[in-house]
Amino acid sequence: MKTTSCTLLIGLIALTCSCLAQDKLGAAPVGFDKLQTNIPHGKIDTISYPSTVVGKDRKALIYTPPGFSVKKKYPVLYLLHGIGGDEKEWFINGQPHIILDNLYAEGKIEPMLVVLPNGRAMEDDRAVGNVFDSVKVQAFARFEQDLLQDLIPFIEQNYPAYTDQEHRALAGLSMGGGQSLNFGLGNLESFAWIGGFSSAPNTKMPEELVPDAAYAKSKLKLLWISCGDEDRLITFSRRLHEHLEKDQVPHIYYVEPGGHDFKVWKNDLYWFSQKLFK
Ligand code: FER
Repeated sequence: MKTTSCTLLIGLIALTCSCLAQDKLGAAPVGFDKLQTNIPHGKIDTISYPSTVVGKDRKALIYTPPGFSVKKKYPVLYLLHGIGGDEKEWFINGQPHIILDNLYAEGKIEPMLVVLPNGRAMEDDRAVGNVFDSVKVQAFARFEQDLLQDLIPFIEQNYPAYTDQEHRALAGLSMGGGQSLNFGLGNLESFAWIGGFSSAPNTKMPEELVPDAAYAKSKLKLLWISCGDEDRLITFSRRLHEHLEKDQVPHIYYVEPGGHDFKVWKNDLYWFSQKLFK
């Protein structure tokens, strides 16, 4: 009798803890995205890499963390923009360098490089004219080759980056969320940490994304799917979540208050980054 109630109690505690782990996600604390002058800061640079896929040099931004040293080795997060953006979209609207600097100051994230590419792999990759034009939308799919064949090798040859799957993360917002799920789940030999924030209609069907649950389970360290509850694109996140649940592939499905905007995506980065490379 005593053993039974004890087991019951431990079970209850375990249940409460696993729920709390999810519940801990919420609004990031006030000030998470405010510049603090009294802490060490990372650095943002613009880089240019030769793209064999597009046939020209292409731009990206890279954030190196506070205390960055070429004598160390770092994991890399590739962080992708949305349909109306380019390599500067996250930097201008999301200020990931400030969010990450603040998290470092609190010891809450692992030191990592963050690469902000231009995910529209075409000759003129600016977000001008009709950004929904089919040629431009196709260029978001084409970026898979540019990322794998050109950008990642360039980063790994020119920065002190780890070069194995377990040290590569891929995440993005909206079109970039769809890209992250498509390219990440489609190339599990290359990425272990995958995040789709408010993923767009470019997100492939769940059956195509995760045809082999056991294989996905064996390769994934983190699969993160988040969306604002007022975002009409939530259907693409929800259908993947439901498929993963059915096939028992561990993942985080985080529905938060909000729409299709940077308030949601900054909050996502705040939580997602804390789970990486640990
Ligand atoms: C669409 C609706 C939204 C679509 C793309 C988006 C390609 C992307 C939005 C974003 O990146 O913010 O029908 O089709």
